[in-house]
Amino acid sequence: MNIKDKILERLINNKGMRVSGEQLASELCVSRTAIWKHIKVLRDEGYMIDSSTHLGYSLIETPDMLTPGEIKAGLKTKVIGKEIKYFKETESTNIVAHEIAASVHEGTLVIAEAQTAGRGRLGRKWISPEGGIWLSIILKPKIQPLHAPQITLLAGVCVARTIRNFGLPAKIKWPNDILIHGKKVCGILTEIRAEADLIDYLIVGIGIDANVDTESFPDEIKDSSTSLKKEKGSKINRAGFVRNLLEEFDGLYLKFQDEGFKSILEEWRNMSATIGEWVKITTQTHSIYGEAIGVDNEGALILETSEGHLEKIVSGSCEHLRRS
Ligand code: BT5
Repeated sequence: MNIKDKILERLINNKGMRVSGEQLASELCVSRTAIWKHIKVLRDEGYMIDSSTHLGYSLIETPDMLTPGEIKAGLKTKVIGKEIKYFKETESTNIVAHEIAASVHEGTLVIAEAQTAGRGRLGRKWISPEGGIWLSIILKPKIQPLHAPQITLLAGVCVARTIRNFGLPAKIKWPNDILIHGKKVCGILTEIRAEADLIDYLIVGIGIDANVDTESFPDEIKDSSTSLKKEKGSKINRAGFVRNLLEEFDGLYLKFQDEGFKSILEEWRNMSATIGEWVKITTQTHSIYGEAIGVDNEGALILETSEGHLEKIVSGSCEHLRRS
C-alpha cells in the first residue's frame, strides 16, 4: 500500500475523529509536509478532509469512488485484491488484465468507474457507464483449461452471495448471469490463456449494474436488465460492495483450491434460476430445447430434451422459456 492509501485507511478507520499529522508522519516514517501533500491529493480526488493545525485531520465525507484506498480500507483477503489497478475510464478491464496478467501476482484486481468498450461473450457489447462496478480479477489456478467454466460458476456464487448480503434476492442464470426478480443485474466473462494442458492465467470479468440508471439503456435491454439501486430504492455503497465481493471470492477460491469444485456445486444449485426451467440453448452451431435438470461436476448444464434424451452443454447462451 502506498503512503496516500495508508493515510486514507487511517482516516477512514477514524472517520469523524481527529488524526494528528504528527502521529501520521511518525507512524508512516515521512515528514509532516509529505502528509500534507498527500492530504491535498486526496482532497483533489473528492475526499472532504477537515484540518486544524493543532488537532490534525478528520475525514468528513468520502466520494462514491472505487479507488484502491477506498476498497482496501478494512479489506480482509489473503489473495484477492492485494494489488489494485484503478482507472477512471478504460476500454475494458478485461483488456487491461490481459496486458498485465503475465507480470502480476494472482488475485490482482483491475477496476474502472466506466468502460468505453466493455465486452460480453462472443463479441457482444457490455454497457458500462459511471455508477456501475466493472472489474476483472486475474487468477492463475492450477487446473486444466477444460475446467475453466467452473470458475465462472464460482464467480456467480460469489456475486449472488454479495448481492444477498446487501438484502436482495439474487439468483444465477446458467452460465454467467445474475438476476434479481428475473432481470439481469450482472454478467460474467471468463477468458483464459492456456498452453496445452495448463492455464497460464484466467481473467474473470464481472460487470454489476450497481448505481446505474437502466432506464437509459437501449430499448433491447431496458426491460430485461435492472440495477441494485433500482431494486433497493437507494444507492448502494459501491466500495463496500466490492470489498464484500472480494472477501467472498477470496474465501470460495481458497475452498475451490483445497476441496475442488464439488464443494461449491450444491450452493450453486440452490441459487440457480435455471434448474427446473424449460430453456433454449444456443451454441456456436445449433439450438437445443429442453428442461434444465442439473449441472454436472464440471459445471456443464444437463438438459432433458423433449424427446427424452439427456444432453450435456458445456457452453452456450441460455434463454428461459415459459412452460407450455
Ligand atoms: C456477459 O456477456 O454478460 C458478460 C459481461 C461481462 C462484463 C464485464 S465488466 C468488467 C469486464 N470487462 C469487460 O469488458 N467485460 C467484463 P453476455 O452473456 O454475452 O451478455 C451480453 C449481453 O447483455 C448484451 O448483448 C446485452 O444484451 C446485455 N447487456 C449489455 N450490457 C448490459 C448491462 N450493463 N446490464 C445488463 N445487460 C447488459
